[in-house]
Amino acid sequence: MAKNKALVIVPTYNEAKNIERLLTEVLTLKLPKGWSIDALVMDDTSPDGTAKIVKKLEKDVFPGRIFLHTGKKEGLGRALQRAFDAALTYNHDVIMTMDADFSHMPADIPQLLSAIDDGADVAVGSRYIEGGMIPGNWPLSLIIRTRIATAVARWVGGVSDELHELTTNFRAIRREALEKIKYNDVQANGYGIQIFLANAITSNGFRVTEVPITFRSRVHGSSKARTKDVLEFFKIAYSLNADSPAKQTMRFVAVGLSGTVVNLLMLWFLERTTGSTLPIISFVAIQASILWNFMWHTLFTFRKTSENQSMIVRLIRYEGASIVSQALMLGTYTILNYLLGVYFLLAQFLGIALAFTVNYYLSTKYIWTKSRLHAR
Ligand SMILES: Nc1nc2c(ncn2[C@@H]2O[C@H](COP(=O)(O)OP(=O)(O)OP(=O)(O)O)[C@@H](O)[C@H]2O)c(=O)[nH]1
Ligand SMILES: [Mg+2]
Repeated sequence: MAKNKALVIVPTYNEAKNIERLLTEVLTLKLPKGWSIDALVMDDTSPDGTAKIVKKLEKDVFPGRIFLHTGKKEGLGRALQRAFDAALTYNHDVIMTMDADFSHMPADIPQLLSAIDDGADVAVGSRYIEGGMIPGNWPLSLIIRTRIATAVARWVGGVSDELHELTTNFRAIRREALEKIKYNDVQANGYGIQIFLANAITSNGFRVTEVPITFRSRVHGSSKARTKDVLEFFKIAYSLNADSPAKQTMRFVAVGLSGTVVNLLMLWFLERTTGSTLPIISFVAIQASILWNFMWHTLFTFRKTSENQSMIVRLIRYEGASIVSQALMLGTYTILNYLLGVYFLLAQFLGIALAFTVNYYLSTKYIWTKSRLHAR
């Protein structure tokens, strides 16, 4: 008797041309030793009669091995949420997901299960690691689309770079891991659910293994991807991590702007109280803004960064970074305006942009560094 039971979730909408062959291939696979496999089809009342084919296949060929669930059409995200709920009511050790359109090859399933055998809590079928493949004839627009989606997931969503493949629906996950993921908490109708899951997988301390897969273009039927899913995708990405690079950058800019105001107010105050406009008041105002920025970067911009060096070391480093920034501003202005004749405001603006970028880089790399060990 098999020790390990896998259940493959296949969401379907109008997959009448694919589903019989797909299920047949999945349910007759040669699996690693000790494994058995069943399938759960989540069909959203496909008008092309997908469910009827599934029912007949279950009755005639694979009795007790195909679980058909149906729902109304609410998109892939909702279909997966319902399917996970349903899957957990059975007694399988590992829950898998894959597309019905042969984009994911049943022949890659055994490798995902082997990864679980080797100790992974989650195995992810990946196109973007060595050995993984996308079709040679894949249109550039599709390649760009997945690349942008991945960049958004990382930049806006802060999804860990531990995982290369964020937009796939080809995974195997241990029941205990799936039970820990609050997959119903996300409002996802479209494929945005994939980055939610990618983030959940990498932020729960699971052992994750990526397995190279060969991805293929849909063979039969038509695509269901919709433009409104793109907006939802951004919304989900934005909601994932308070600490994503994009949010951190926005906080960094906000603090920087407030520091400029503090700088000017201080200068005004010093002139008022001392009656002097000597460079010393500019120096004091600059120091005040550096202290101000330092305080708010610590309390606000990088609030989640674990403390792994003393405050005083950070402050000294921040002073250093500020000096570098100012030198860059002055240098850029001098080169662009004085030597190359660039319009003075533009020269100054480019200097500010460069100084900001470098300051941000130094801040994240040397001052408010993330300790990876703590983050896990
Ligand atoms: N139950 C259910 N399944 C869906 C829904 N939308 C898509 N699917 C299924 O989810 C899987 C992936 O959808 P696809 O239409 O292939 O999306 P895609 O891979 O981004 O696009 P193409 O491969 O180009 O068509 C397929 O098995 C679909 O049948 C839905 O609203 N409900
Ligand atoms: Mg597809």
